Amino acid sequence: HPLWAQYPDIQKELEQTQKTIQHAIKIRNQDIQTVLSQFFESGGKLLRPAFFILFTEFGTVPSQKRKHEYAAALEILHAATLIHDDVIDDSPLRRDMPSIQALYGKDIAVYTGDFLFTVYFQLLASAVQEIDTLDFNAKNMRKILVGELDQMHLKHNIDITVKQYLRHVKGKTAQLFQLSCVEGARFAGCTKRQQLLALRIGYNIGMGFQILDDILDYTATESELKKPVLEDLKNGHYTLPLILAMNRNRQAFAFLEKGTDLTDDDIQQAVTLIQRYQGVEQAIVLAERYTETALKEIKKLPDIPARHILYDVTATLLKRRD
Ligand code: 2DE
Ligand code: MG
Ligand code: MG
Ligand code: MG
Repeated sequence: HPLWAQYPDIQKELEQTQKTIQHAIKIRNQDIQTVLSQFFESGGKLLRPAFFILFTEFGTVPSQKRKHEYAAALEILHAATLIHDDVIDDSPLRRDMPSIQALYGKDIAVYTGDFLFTVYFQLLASAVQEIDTLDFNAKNMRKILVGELDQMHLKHNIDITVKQYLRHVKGKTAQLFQLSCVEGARFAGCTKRQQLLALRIGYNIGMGFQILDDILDYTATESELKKPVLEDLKNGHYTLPLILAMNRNRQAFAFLEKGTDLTDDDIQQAVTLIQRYQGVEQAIVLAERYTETALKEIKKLPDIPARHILYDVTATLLKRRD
């Protein structure tokens, strides 16, 4: 991915991680095999394994092979959640390709995600000895799921608060960034203080990342995003730009309180109102705040190349269009 082109060392590590992934996803079922090889070659940003690897740089890893297994496991968990997310969101596109559920149907997509969960735990078991790590990963997985469940619970609810929204974001996205960073530090035997710092950095990067994802759903084009736009609104996920706009005039948005999908007119009207009440501009302020916090914390890390890469990539993520 172009994001890593200027960091040859990290790029090499990510190539190794990709190889580990390709090796781990071998399965006899031809449909799933083909679909998965393509999916993992389709230009994801590899942020979670990259953050994991970057944080290992602050300590010493027990084995390069096991490091790549752990990094691969994190990307595989991420992929499994995306594949299932596209089933849930009924989304036709992912990374510029038809989503797995669109190409092969929901059954294959669910099984593909399930298969990836097994690969994730096998890679983890190979990468680490401590049962604690498996426990920690299972707990994190559960929090991701609970974030999704809470989000589902508040679909089409115009009374959703910023606080509730931020809780969903923490679960469904920040949790996995946080896990990747803190586990990188822990895997490399960093101090408790550094592990805590890694956790906070991962949390803030993840929050900023998802808020921007939700902003881009309103502001980007489909070709930029390589996935459909206005999907959240269509699906009744009322995210930050809308919530902040609604906070300025709840009455104007009363037509969004629905049990079913919104009509095209509903969507057009909502977009107009979000512009009128500056929902996007307000949301950007929050995304910037999380990113600023992450950058401030990154500066507290030891002054090695990995710190500077972390810093630059985190700053770049706020400017991304996909
Ligand atoms: C992405 O949000 C959400 C990712 C988490 C999905 C988690 C699921 C539960 P978006 P995009 C489905 C997985 C179950 C576990 C971990 C046991 O905004 O815009 O929908 O890329 O993402 O579609
Ligand atoms: Mg989605
Ligand atoms: Mg979703
Ligand atoms: Mg999204």
